[in-house]
Amino acid sequence: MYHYGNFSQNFLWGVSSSAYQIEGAWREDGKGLSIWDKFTHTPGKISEHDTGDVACNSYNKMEDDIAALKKVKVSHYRFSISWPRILPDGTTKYINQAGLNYYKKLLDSLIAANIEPQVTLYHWDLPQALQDVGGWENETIIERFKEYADVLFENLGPKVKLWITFNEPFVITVLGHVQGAHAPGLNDRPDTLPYIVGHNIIKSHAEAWHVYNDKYRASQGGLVSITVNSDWAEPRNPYKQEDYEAARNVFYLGWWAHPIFNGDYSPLVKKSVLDQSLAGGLTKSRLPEFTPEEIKRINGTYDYFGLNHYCSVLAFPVDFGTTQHFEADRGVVVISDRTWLETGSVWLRMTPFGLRRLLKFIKDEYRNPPIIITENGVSENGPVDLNDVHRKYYYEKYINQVLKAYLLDDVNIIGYTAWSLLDNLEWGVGYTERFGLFYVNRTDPDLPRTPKASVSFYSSIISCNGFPDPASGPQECWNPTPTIQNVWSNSTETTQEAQVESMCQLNRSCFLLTSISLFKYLLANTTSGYLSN
Ligand code: GBH
Repeated sequence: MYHYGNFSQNFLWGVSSSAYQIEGAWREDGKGLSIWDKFTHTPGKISEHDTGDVACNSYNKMEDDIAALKKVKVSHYRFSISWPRILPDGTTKYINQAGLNYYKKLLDSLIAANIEPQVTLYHWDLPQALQDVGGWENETIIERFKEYADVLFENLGPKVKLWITFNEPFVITVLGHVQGAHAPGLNDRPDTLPYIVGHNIIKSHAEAWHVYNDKYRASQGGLVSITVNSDWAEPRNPYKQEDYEAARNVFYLGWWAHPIFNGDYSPLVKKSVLDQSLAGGLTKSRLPEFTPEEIKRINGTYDYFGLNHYCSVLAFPVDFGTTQHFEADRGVVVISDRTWLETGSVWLRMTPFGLRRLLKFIKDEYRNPPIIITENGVSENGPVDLNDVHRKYYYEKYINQVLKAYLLDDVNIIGYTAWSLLDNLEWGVGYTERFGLFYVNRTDPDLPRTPKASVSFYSSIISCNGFPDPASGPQECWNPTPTIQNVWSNSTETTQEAQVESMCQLNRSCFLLTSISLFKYLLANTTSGYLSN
């Protein structure tokens, strides 16, 4: 059911982007190379050989991006900083002033447009020079990250009130260091590497938070936190207790949030990795331990809860025998329900109900922290159609669930950020999947940004600060532009739901493939023999 009402006063309404996905200018003004520069230039890694060399050229098109932001009428803009643009070899041996100047200018332009910046320190583009000495696997990275954070707080901090240390540690760890689908593309030690990498990321986050807390908080008065990504997991079979347990053991949130919000790895994560390690004949867990001092130092290093959320999944347990692998540790496989509406990304199906449940879960699990949704959005692929009715539908339904979490479940939700401002480099799938509120015409060298229909729709939600009750008469704030004519809406009688459903029918190409993650796992392991026992 639809719920009418408003969000809190001063609610943050934003859109999000990240450096490698939009900036381009990969070798301009002294920028060093990142692991994503190397990865996209490695044949076979990215769909259509796409790279971020030019991307949306946001490095040179700042005014266009600011104009786009003004059109959406956001109160905040989330972007990330390219570490090698500031520190070309990853260390403070040389600070690239041109890189700092670019971000200073961006911050000044945002502030002049009355848009509050929210800055991510690390959205996956590690300086290649640091990868060459082990990257996140080498614990000296903690000191490097701390120094990098210090440079940013010192130079940019006077203009920034909202910081995020890491975007999605789960994705860095699992896609980058288990599956190898993301840079640095490692998949040779799926038993140990994710836990070493994860351990160093959590410590790096905590050190950056402490630098801010000790040196800058008093004078700058900002907030520093981390953004974790989580799907909402439902039991595949609601009549099976073990499916409930599987849904609680997907490792999305607790791996990261438990050490930072509650202290130490969660008992569930500890037990899962220990049991599987022992089953494999090891004498101790492959999950590293925090010392009591470390537990204390990490616990509480947050000022709000940053959440990226896109969709729900159905979970069920799978016994992987004695296999020593991250997937076997959690012992869970996730699938989608075929009745959930499809989108332009095979992993993403529309499941608005899950966001409200996830928000309530975070409230209960982490003692009611203030929450900022730092990403939420939907894609399309195939032919360009500026009438993105599926995106309007997605934002309407998801944001309405956020409103319910706020008004009905008392969740302390203080901000919402749509992903993404522009159609941009969608990592491994290149430019084929488009999450933007603005279409970027890549055949025009000028890369013009054109608003899709969802822009005025999202903008209306922002202007109304929620969903005005139609019973109280027409509202000035509610002013989405009429739907652009398109293939699904030539009948005026078609409802929005029917339009979305028919689009999904058109896209429904592979319903036999109900389990992407299981499929991938089996595929990977028939060749390497993981399932042999
Ligand atoms: C976010 O990750 C990123 O922060 C952002 O940069 C990105 O553009 C955006 O989402 C849209 O994808 O292929 O079956 O292995 C979202 C979390 C987790 C979603 C990994 C895709 C891959 C599933 N992502 N998931 S699969």
